[in-house]
Amino acid sequence: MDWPIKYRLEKKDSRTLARAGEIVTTRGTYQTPMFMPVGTQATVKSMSNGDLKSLGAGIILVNTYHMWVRPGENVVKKAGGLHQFMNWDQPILTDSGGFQAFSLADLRNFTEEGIKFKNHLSGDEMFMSPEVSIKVQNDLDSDIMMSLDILEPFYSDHDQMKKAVERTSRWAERGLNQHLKTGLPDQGLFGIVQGGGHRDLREQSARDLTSMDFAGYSIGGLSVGETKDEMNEVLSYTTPILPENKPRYLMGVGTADSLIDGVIRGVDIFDCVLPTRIARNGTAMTHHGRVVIKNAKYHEDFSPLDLECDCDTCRNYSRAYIRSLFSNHEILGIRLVSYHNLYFLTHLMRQVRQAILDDNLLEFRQEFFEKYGFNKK
Ligand code: PRF
Ligand code: ZN
Repeated sequence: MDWPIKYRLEKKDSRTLARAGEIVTTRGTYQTPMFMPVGTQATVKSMSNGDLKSLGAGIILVNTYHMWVRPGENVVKKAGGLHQFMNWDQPILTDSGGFQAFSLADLRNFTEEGIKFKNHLSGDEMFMSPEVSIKVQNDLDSDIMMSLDILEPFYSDHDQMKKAVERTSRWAERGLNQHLKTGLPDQGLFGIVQGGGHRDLREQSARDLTSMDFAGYSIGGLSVGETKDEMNEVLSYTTPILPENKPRYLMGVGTADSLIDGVIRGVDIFDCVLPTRIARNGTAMTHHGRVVIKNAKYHEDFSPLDLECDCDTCRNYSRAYIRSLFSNHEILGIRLVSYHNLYFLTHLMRQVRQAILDDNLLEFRQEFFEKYGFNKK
């Protein structure tokens, strides 16, 4: 299929699986590896669109489940799609609802046909099938859509996991067929590889999905309680099965060390609520580890959050000031730390990309980890 979402490989790292490239969409071309800020409810919490552009965000993520529940995809469709609704002219990736089914554990029930949800706001019963998920994403007119998948807990036994993987493949195919009927020409659909920590099932999932020709491939079911080594191992044997000419997206991973180690294992795109979530309780990601601004030691610290950061927050405000904002429950504090954290990760990906181009990714990793407080390999 000639998808409107394409991947252009620029350089493969000679010593790792890392790649520098570009993702091409009808709303512009963006460099990878990249980190996508999460705007669950069609807003990256406390950030204006101008903020997002100035910190260098490319694609942002919005959740299908949340838009479906409120305000409803029809409202968004009437507005002219998500881009018009939220006035964001760069690409939007929508997650399918599979993860919400997993995280709203007591509010759902699975069958082959789909997932019965209890609307987490009104309590009404709602039904999400692979077809409904795609139709809603078509109405939202996102640029990159996800297939509805089943996220089993990482340590589920082989039998259970095999059932989830096989159903995920059947659901991916149903979603693809739906998209052929109701999709818009600027939209690309990704399949999501599942399989937990079972190598044969990860491989089966990756092979099933690559035989179906999606616009790109997501890796799901990670960062759900397994160790970092386990996640890295899964990535090491999964990405080599994925086609080289399509983008790979590791879902819901957002610590600096995991981003670098994911790139080294062949991942192009990441997203996570982490930078904005921890910002809301005053935690900043910095080159020297986390800074918890409520800590008393910052009371009279007039240095920036991160001395090595040149973001707007770090160029203009001190730790003491930001601490005072948090102590007084002033909302500017949340905004300043959110901006810094998102800048930190988007900037990190730009540095990693440059390191790939300069052939010194492993040296970059070593130096970064030492400063950051990780000495592990
Ligand atoms: N599936 C979907 N969304 C996700 C995940 C997944 O496995 C994850 C797992 N880290 C985050 N978001 N559909
Ligand atoms: Zn900063």
